Amino acid sequence: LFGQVEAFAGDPILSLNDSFKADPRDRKVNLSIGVYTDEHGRIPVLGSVRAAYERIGFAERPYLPMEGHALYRDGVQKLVFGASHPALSDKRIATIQTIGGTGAVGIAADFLAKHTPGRTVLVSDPTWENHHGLFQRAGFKTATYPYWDRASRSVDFDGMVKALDAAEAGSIVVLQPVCHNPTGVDLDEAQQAAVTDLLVAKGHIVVFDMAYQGFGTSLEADAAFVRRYAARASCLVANSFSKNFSLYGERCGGLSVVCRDRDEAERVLGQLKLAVRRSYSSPPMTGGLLVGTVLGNDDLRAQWTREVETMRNRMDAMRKLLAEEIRKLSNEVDIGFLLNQRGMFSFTGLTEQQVTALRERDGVYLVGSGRMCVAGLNEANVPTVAKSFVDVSQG
Ligand code: PLP
Ligand code: TYF
Repeated sequence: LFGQVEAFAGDPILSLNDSFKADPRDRKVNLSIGVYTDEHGRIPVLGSVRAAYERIGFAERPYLPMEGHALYRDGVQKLVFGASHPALSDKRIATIQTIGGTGAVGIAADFLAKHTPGRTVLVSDPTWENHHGLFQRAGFKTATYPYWDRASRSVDFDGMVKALDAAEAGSIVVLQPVCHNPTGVDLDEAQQAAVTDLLVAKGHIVVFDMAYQGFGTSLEADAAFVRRYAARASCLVANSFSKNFSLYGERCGGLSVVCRDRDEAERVLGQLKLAVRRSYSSPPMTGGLLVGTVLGNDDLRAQWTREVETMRNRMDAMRKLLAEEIRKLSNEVDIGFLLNQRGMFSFTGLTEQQVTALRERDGVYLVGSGRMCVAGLNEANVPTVAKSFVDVSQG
């Protein structure tokens, strides 16, 4: 019956993570998958989340509504848009609890496929690979706009603007507003403003995918692009709590659609609920309660904000430490990129062969594209990584 079924090649990042686990070497270092680990190499359990867990206990588990937990949805809106955003006071944002950031992008794609079909979807080159897959699954063709400039190891802003301008009016454009995966480079404020003018003028439909809020500058500052855009025009915003709540396996995310007015938002919310109903009916409760409890309580939210800051500061410190350690070993290797990039990832510019050499020779695992997850660095492994990096860079 299923003889013709093709083998699945696997997800390259998840497969690499499995290879890492199977690697017997003691001094191996995992800088592949986008997971934050602390200075001991462990995925932290945040104190705020633990406190929420104790509060919610295990009570009855009825179905949540299709749109998710009310406390959670309210928390998403305030966190993403800010409590005093005009779109929020106008009640023209439709928000649902989703199954991680992946679920948010997936439902966004399903919603757009039904209500604004036939358009081209533009994603950055490079991007999180699933952007192509999720929009293609929904029936769209995907294309790319330039984003990474290899020579300067920064954003190819001219290339990006030209491509967005040349695209057919009303195209769907996926933007990562902060801590871009995989490059670690973001638009500055002036570039955000310029691209906003262009996107609004072209009538493009923007889908923001914000998976790392709080890992750039702060929870508030990281949302500025989205907030300013949403004050100007309708858009969709997918957000993930996997990283900033360290709740990978609970699958917590949100999808918000900023609408023209309250009536439109109510109808859009209805269609999002229908998309959920047809896909998985309703989101999971424990994750919803955990995040909703933290975001809905002033003390817990303040505690969580400090915990996000701790994660961010550690990643920044590890970038600096790696740059210093490399500098001690060599003056030839360019380390500017480590300091210009932010968030969980750095695009090193290493080639696939160099990445393979790092892995095979030294047990240092990066993604084939040269992406390094800086959250996997710690004081104990930075010297090893610096030495490998210098060795491989100097051939
Ligand atoms: N979007 C981007 C840009 C990501 O890097 C990720 C990675 O985790 C996701 C979405 C998916 O988030 P989640 O793990 O919450 O599904
Ligand atoms: O890019 C990453 O490493 C994270 C984790 O299919 C991830 O986004 C990787 C692959 C995947 C889902 C999540």
